[in-house]
Amino acid sequence: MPVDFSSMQSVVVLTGAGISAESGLSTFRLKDGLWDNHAVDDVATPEGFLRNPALVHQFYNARRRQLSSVVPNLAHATLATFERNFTGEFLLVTQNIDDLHDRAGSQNLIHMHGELLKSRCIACRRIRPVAMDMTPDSLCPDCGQQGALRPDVVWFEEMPIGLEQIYSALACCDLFVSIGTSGNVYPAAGFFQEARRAGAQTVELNLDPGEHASGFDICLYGPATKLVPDFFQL
Ligand code: BJW
Repeated sequence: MPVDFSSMQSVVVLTGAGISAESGLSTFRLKDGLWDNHAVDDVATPEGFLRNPALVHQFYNARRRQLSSVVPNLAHATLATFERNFTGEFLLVTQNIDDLHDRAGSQNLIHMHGELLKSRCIACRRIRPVAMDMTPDSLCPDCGQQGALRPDVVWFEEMPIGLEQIYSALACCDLFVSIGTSGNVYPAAGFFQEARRAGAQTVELNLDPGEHASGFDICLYGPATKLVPDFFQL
């Protein structure tokens, strides 16, 4: 084990699409990734949704349906077990919109890019659980507006969720671990620098070196289902 958890009071973990890859969910930027058949501007921006809501709903409906055929893997389970047994503060920040960390049992969890299983009404702003497909004809169950429901996810140019809590935790953590993210998307890609400024040790666990690999204190490469259980041993 490269770190000694017994001397730590606060651990922050950031996860990305790579942690869910071995559960069968595609990442974004690798070959055969989610964006191979879609332009990012079409499916991950507010302008894309205004231009073609049917296409955007189709993209997220397909991903929402896929959730029922996948289960959390050993990496998700390990983080939940670690959180239960660690005596200090633990915050898990995920960029993923899937529900695999929730199903694995993680508690102090922030979905900073939103959740596939929630809808948001752009008319009345109400956020609700959603398990069904949405279309441009869907009616908001709260205000009755047609065409105003969208996935409660964070697209480019939109404000990520929970930043205040995340930056507070980064400002006083002893260890920051980034798992399965390419480091292409801000502000998540800059979290390791915030943690560093606070004097934390920084670790990258990834299949391949991410964009900021040279900035981490420790880098370990391999599949998450191997690296995460090896690393998070109390
Ligand atoms: C494995 C594995 C295995 C594979 N085991 N690993 C500078 C500062 C601040 C902002 C910006 C900036 N420059 C530009 C911006 C704006 C912009 C941005 O970052 N643009 C970039 C293109 C540069 N950011 C934004 O617009 C954000 N909002 C914002 O900045 O608001 C203003 C603000 C300013 C200042 C402070 C605070 C706020 C919003 C970004 C929203 C991103 N949304 C998406 C879509 C969400 C919905 C959906 O899921 O469809 O989020 S984009 C997409 O990328 C998704 C992901 O969460 C995110 C990150 O992707 P991730 O997880 O890293 O996936 P991949 O595919 O890239 O990488 C997978 C990794 O896994 C790889 O490394 C593999 O090796 C690895 N892997 N198998 C372990 N088995």
